[in-house]
Amino acid sequence: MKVDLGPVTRIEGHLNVKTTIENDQIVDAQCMGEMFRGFEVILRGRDPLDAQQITQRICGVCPYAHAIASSYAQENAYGLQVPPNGRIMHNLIQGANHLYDYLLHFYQLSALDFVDVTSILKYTGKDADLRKIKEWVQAEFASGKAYPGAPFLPRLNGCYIVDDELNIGALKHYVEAMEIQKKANRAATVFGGKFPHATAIFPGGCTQDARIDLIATYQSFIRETREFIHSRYIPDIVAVAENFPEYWHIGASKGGFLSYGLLPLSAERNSGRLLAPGVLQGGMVKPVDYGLITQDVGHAKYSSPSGLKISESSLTPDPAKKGAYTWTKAPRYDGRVMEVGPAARILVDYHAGGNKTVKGLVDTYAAMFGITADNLNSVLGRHLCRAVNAVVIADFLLEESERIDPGGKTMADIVVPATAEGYGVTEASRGALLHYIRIADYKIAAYECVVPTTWNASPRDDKGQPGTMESALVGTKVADPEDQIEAVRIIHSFDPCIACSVH
Ligand code: NFE
Repeated sequence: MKVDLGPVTRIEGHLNVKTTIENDQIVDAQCMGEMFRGFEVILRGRDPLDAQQITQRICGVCPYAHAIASSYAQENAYGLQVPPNGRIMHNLIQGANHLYDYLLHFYQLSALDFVDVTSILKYTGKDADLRKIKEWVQAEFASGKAYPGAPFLPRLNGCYIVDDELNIGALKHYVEAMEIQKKANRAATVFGGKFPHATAIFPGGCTQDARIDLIATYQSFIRETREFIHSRYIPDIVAVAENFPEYWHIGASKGGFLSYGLLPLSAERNSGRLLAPGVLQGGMVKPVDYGLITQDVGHAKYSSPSGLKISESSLTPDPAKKGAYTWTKAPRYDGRVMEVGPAARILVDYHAGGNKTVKGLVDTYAAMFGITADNLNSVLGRHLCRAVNAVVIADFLLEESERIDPGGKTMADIVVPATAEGYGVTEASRGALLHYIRIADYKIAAYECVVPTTWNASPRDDKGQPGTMESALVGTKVADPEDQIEAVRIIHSFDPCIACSVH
């Protein structure tokens, strides 16, 4: 039996997932990014200094990551020496965006896969019979009355948390989380200029001044966000994990893990980062070699050549291509499938012996839940790893903001060369993000973005290996093949962004 799960909701963009079910088990899955965008074509022939502005428009959720990756690529191409204030401001903007994004993902995009919204009805005098509730909600809609649970119903069949108090608490936090996301975004705008598309991020730093009042404002927003992370987000993740322990063993991807490392600690962008970079395979972490990244398009709707390296960038859309089922390319590392994202960041750092707080938190939660670090490759693992990222980043941002030199230079002087090329890598919330720029005659001759959800939502490659999310779905038992809440929980744990994946 074949089932289309699309359009998948509570994600960004147009995603369909087609599953094949045999004996109540997913035996095949196809992830389909259902739109073409073509940013890499739009960029050709333009002024290189437009790139960090144009690429932010790839997405309204992770725009800062694109601006940062583009800035790093241009810094590399121009040979810029970035002043410490410039690096710090980049970090403060990008880190605040990660905090916003983790809270958005858990509360607005995932929590209601586990939390029972119908608990509210017991406090509104309605019978908690799902069929009756659906009828009642439809009648309320028809009469134009507002109702707090209405946007969340109907929903997929499945088991939800049964403790009413926990459910009501989580729903309150759902609403509070939106206020806190605003604070994290406002923190980012202190140095970035505005949200979602920052005006102040440039190669070599930031156009904002290094002022003490700005530092204080930034810190007050981050402190409030940090408080919410500790008092609400972490306990809510723990509650979900306690109620659904089977999800430590559901949704494991079947490749390696790739992380470029997050937030540079010195002027040398790639030498030390708050979270360590690397490729993790078989328990071993190796340095990343961009030369080993290729992109297959055998099953993607492009007629440009398959298996190209990043610097060979090419993009010719072919909507009617035979055998192609998505607009998302299939990036591979040395021919292998990679998971990118929060679990990859934590697992790579953990195995590389990077950040001590990461090690401490992973070991503490592993002991609490009776799991090992390997179980972070799972639905719950991805949720927990976002929270671990959030804890480490929030503390770092408060320390990092103290390192700004008030009144000091915040940007390098930029001279665009006639001919150059550069790579820029960072971690967007959803994972490893690479931008490549080649300049000829002072214009962009080629631009390539290799984006987190392109890795995770990739189709089969030319060897027939399924993409990361496809591999995580295969083998999953489903209680109701028509509804497949298990598959949706797996998909949501990756937090796919299709706007980014197809860019
Ligand atoms: Ni549109 Fe993005 C992030 C990037 S995902 S959200 O995080 O880059 O591919």
